Amino acid sequence: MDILALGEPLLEFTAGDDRPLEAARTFAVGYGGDTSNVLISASRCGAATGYITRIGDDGFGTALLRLWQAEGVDTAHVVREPGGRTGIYFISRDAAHSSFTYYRAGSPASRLSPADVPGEAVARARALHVSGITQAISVSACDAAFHAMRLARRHQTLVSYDPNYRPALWPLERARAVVARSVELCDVALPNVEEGRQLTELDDPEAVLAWFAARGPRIVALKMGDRGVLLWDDGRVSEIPPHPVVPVDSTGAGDAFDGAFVARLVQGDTPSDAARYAAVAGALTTQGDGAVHPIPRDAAIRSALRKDPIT
Ligand code: KDG
Repeated sequence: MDILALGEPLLEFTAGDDRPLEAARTFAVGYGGDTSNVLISASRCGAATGYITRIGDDGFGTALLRLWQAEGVDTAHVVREPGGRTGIYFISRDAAHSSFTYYRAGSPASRLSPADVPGEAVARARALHVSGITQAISVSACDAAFHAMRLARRHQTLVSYDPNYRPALWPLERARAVVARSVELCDVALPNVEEGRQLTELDDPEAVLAWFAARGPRIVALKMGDRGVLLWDDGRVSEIPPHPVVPVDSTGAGDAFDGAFVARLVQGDTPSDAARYAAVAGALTTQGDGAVHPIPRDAAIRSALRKDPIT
C-alpha cells in the first residue's frame, strides 16, 4: 500500500444556480470528505491507496463504497455500522464565496477510535495521511489520529498532515493546540495560507511557513491558491509558481494537491518536482463543480505541465 488515510467521508450536495440553501431548488450530488478526496486524487495519480473509516449501512454509505471501488481505493479497513447514518454536507455559493453546511454530528466516522487503526497496515504503508478535520469531529477520532501518527512514525511510515481548519467544527484554541502537536508528529505538513494565518496569528506567508517548519517536519508545502506554493524542504525555501487557471469552484483543490503531492513523494520525486505536479492537480480541480468529479488524472496533469508557460 502506498498511502493509507484516516478520516470522514461525506456525501456532497451543491445547491444549483448559485442559490442560498433557503432558496435552493436543485442540488448536484457529489462526494467529499477531505481525506477521501486526498485518496481519490492519489489514486488518479497512480498510487495504491486505502481508507480507514466508518460509514453507515445506508444508501449514502453504499454510494461511497461504490465510489472507492471504482477509484481503486482499498476498503478493507472501512467499517459499516448497522443503522448508522453517513455524514452529508451542502455547498451553497454566491458570487463571492462558497459556504459549507454540515449534517455529520453523531455520524459513524465520529465514532472512529484507536481500535479502528489497523497496526500492521499502517506499519507496512509507505505513507499515512490524516487531517485536522479527522481530529475535529470527535475526541475518539482525534485519539485515533494521534495513535495512527505515532504508530506510523515508529515504523518509518511517512506521515502527511493537513490542518484543514474548519471553524464550524471546533474552537480555535483547541485546534491550535492539536495542530501544533500534530505538526510535530508529521514529516509533511500541508497547510493553506489562510488557515495558517488563523492558527499562527502571523500574517506574512514566510513567517507562517517558518512556524510550521520550526515544529520539525521535513517538508512544509504552504498552499497559497493563485499565488502558488511556498515550499520548505529540509531548510531550503522555494516558491512554486501557480498553474494559471480561472477557477469555477475551489472545493477540494487543497485535497487534490495533497493526494498528488504525497503520491509523487512516495514514488521518489523531489519535493519541488512533486509540488509542481501537485500545484497543477490542485489548479485543475478548480475547473469544475464539487470536490471529487474535477480531480485530474496523471495524464491530464502531465499534459498541462508540458503546456505550462512558467514551469
Ligand atoms: O476540502 C474539501 C472538504 O472540505 C469537503 O470535501 C468537506 O471534508 C469536508 C469538510 O469537513 O469540510
